[in-house]
Amino acid sequence: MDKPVIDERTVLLVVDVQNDFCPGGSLAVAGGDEVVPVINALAKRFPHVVLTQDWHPPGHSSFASIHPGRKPFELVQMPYGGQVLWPDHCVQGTKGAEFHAGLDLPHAQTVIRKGYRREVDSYSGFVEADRRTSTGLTGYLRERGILRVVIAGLATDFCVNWTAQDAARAGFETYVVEDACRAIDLEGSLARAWAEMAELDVTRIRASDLRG
Ligand code: VGL
Ligand code: ZN
Repeated sequence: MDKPVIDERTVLLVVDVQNDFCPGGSLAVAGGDEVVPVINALAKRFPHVVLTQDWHPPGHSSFASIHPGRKPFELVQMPYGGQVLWPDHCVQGTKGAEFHAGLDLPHAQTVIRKGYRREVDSYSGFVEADRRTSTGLTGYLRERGILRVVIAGLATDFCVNWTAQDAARAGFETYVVEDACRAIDLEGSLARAWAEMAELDVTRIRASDLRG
């Protein structure tokens, strides 16, 4: 099914629309703030809206600043595999970790915070980077009878990508709204992300493709 129906069994999952990923933030995504009006308009049509929030403790292991001699955007090996190092971002309780002030989602039902364990990152809203620790989101959505997950937010090639792959693996019909996302695009990561998502039957759509 290419054009998803918005109904009682569909959720809009808004990924990491936080100040640090928007212009002026510490890990700014080009045009990151442009998704805000698109998501606000989209969300009005969804009975169910859930948000994720990147939520790191100070000195998180994904921060280049705690790795002597390393710089942001370099790759290091963690016990769970490769990890891109980032500038400090989305530190718990800081302005940068807050949702963009223009986000207008009063009916959002849950916020899933992720990346709060110092030693493990979590791009995905479903499963942390160790690929075992669940955030609880699968159970939450299943128990509420959700079948379809429509994803928007930041960044297309990292948190949106991993979240979409895990939604599909969990058995949800999964869509990514490309015009409601923006990418970091590190060395081809955006093209790779779309290919990985397609491999798992994640459908790439535009906001205008949604019905209902
Ligand atoms: C993200 C890098 C680090 C994201 C989060 O939201 O895409 N990217 N933490
Ligand atoms: Zn992060």
